[in-house]
Amino acid sequence: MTDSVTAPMTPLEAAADPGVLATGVPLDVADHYRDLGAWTGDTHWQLFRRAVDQWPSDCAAIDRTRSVTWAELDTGVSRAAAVLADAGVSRGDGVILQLPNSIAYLETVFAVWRLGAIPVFSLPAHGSGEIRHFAAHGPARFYVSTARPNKHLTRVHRDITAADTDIDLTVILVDETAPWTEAASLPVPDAVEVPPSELAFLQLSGGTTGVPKQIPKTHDDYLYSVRASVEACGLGHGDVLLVALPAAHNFTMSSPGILGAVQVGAAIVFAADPMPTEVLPLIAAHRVTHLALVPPALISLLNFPGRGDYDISSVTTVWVGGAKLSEAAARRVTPELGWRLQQVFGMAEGLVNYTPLDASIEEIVSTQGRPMSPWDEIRVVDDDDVDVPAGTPGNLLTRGPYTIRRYHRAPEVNARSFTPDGFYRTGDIVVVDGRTLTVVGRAKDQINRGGEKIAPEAVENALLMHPGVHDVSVVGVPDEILGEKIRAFVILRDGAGAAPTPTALRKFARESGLASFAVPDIIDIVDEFPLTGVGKVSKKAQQQ
Ligand code: OOB
Repeated sequence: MTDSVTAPMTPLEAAADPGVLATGVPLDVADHYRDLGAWTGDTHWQLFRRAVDQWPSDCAAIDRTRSVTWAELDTGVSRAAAVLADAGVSRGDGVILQLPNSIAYLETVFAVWRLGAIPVFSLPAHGSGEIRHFAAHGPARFYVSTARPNKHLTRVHRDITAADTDIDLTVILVDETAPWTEAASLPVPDAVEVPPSELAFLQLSGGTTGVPKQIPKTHDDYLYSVRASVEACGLGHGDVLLVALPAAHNFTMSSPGILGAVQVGAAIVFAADPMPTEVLPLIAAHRVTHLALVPPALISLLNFPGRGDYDISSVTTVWVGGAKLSEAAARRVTPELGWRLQQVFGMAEGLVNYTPLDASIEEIVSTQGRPMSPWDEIRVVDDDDVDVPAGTPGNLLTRGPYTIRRYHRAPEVNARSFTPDGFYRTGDIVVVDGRTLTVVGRAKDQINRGGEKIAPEAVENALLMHPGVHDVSVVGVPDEILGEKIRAFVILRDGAGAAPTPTALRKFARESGLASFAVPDIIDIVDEFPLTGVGKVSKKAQQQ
């Protein structure tokens, strides 16, 4: 095993403190997780190599245009590595990935690891505001995206390459229907061995502030979470995993997700989106056995009138998480779809809970499961950080072998997001019974729009840029399908020319660099905001 103290640091880690890993985990705690056998010294590149060596001629992945074995995927990864190295990517570089669900996504991410570089994950729906932030803050020097962009990604590509942009990214566009053609004339670079305790990638956190937070993970801690997920979910060789949520999301990557499939040699089938018309034909055609959905996608599937036309009997398990699943919807899953339900309550920062496979039906439909690791520490506390009695709702704090103890380069946010002894303040309000958690609310200033997390402050900042806007207040309002929708209350500026309409303001928000899922669903022009007793804007009143 590589000694983390002597491990050479990558450029991205160079600013880190000497006594802790990139995740903020102290070195002695890291040793403890090694002694427990949780951290095994594996790296993402080694995980991939083992799959190629063990199952070269088995199906590895299928997308709209291609189907590849593990050996063919390995060839694709080598070709991708050749193209990235030719563009200048090398050890320790941050590489922003903004790719649709496809085999090319897999080839790119493993090629980045092969080069000893650091994926900086973003979602296709992210806006140029987020990409700009990753470029400056990561920092990242490279950006890989699709050569077949939709309207939103066309705008992102335009913004980040504009002549007046303040960022300096080398842009690499991949045609996922026929990728890496230029590799034919390029040398294939050697694989770079990296220490397993090193920063492996940066993942995005659900927003609570105007600025996105980046989550550092090491190979050791993330691959432990993958193994624990595989065990909790019973994924195995011969299974077929449908990837319908965005590939780069933490849920899709590791719960047990794409990396779980690589660990056990399950086939990965990519869907463009999680809607029934896309998902149902793929389940039937490829005999899918497992899939992950957010609650709105599950509800769409339950309510889809044409479902009976498809044979979905190959599916054994559906994982549902990212937002609270209503008990009513949960109860319909097994009787109506014939699938086993596992609720997943996870967070990119770390802690993942699953309802156990052998749990009672009542636990499966009415709780969000149990921590997947025996070494996950959980505390439920009041607003003064005093533990509350079992059964009383309180703030969930957590610490453990795959939970970060700080965000990447964000000292101020870190001071309020973690306790002095390293517990992450999840912002979720839960009730605990033994080790079983039920999510009953949220204490963080965040909107959860069907699993997509939105910081009201980021939306407010975007609308405030409009010259006709005086003030903005953004809240989440209940929605039957999505759980919550985004509603913006806007006070217009007097005498600022023609007053913008709600439609014009939505268009402005869409073009402002916001993620596409953060554009307000509803905009109300108002004369004033309701105030609390002390004169602050009462978001509570605006939510009613
Ligand atoms: C997953 O990760 P994130 O980082 O996008 O969001 C985490 C937050 C949690 O703190 C909680 O507020 C909410 O999303 N959440 C749930 C939930 N799953 C996530 N709230 C209620 N019930 C659930 N089942 O969303 C994520 C990461 C890994 C696996 C699954 C989901």
